[in-house]
Amino acid sequence: MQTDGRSDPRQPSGDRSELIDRAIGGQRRALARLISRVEANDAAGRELAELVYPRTGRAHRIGVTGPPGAGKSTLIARLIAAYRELGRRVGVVAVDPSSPMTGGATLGDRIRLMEFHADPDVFVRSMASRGHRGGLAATTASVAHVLDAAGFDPILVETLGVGQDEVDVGRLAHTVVVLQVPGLGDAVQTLKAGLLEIADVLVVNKADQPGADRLVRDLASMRSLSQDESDAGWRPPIVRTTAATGDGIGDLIRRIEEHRAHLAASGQLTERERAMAAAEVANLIRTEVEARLAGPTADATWTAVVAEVAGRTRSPASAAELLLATVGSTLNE
Ligand SMILES: Nc1nc2c(ncn2[C@@H]2O[C@H](COP(=O)(O)OP(=O)(O)OP(=O)(O)O)[C@@H](O)[C@H]2O)c(=O)[nH]1
Ligand SMILES: [Mg+2]
Repeated sequence: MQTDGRSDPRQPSGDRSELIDRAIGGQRRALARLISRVEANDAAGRELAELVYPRTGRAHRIGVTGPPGAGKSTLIARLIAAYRELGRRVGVVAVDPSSPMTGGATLGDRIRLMEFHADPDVFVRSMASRGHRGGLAATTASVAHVLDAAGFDPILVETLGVGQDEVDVGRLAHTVVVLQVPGLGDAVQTLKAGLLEIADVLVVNKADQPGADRLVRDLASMRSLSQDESDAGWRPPIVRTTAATGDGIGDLIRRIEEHRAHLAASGQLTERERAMAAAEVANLIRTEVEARLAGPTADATWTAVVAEVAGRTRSPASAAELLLATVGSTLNE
């Protein structure tokens, strides 16, 4: 895995643009290699990402988020099939949970999404949720950019809606689909704070299970509480689906496409894209600062400065300022 993702620093830059041309020209192996290199986020990977970025901006990005086991992958498999019927080329970035609790799902995802393996107009990239040098949200965004440049539209991004990192990933989409399922108890308690705010479409999946009606009602009342002016004419619809059978998928696609049309017609598309860009840049800054503060040089300074704060010879604010200056001065390596 590691060697596959590592770029050869000796590779001349002409080869890099050739790799991009081949990847964008439809060669799947080149595309897979390009994604691996961008994902590795080393110097060569970043250079490739720089070359890719100006060629992006066409795809509609759809985030699919929700609790573990909610049926995100099953739903995405249905969405892929439905979008293919509409003649669209579909890209998918699926973040595999790597926690011991849900670790088994990785294989499930692969199997579910494997049926599209032979379709040249579907490209699925699974990645582990741990071990990203630039942070999960940042890696997800770079991979989505590569698929965008390669002409896939829409791009579906599956993430767990549990951690802040995942909410951050949610912010990187034009349309955010938030899944909930009956049987997890009180929706008000289980819906992770922040997720309802970023939802453009709410999905009650596993509608074949008891409790779906109540969940729809709960979500409807939560939605009316969280409405504010920034929603500007869009009230997140609540869609019932049974991803296992495909029930409700047509309705879901209609809602997603309505949201896309709403963004375009209301002028909010530009605003949304600015918000996505802001979230992406902020993610990069945050992860970079955290990485640098955890680095060996900063670490010694950190320990010393924290000791001063504890000893009351320096204030917390002055410590933060000093550490940020230390980190900032190393930003360009
Ligand atoms: N009864 C029922 N089961 C479903 C439905 N959709 C998915 N499932 C089942 O729920 C389980 C989890 O589905 P996944 O699609 O792997 O869920 P996920 O949200 O991707 O899971 P993680 O990626 O592990 O968070 C599987 O056994 C699915 O077959 C549904 O609509 N109804
Ligand atoms: Mg999944």
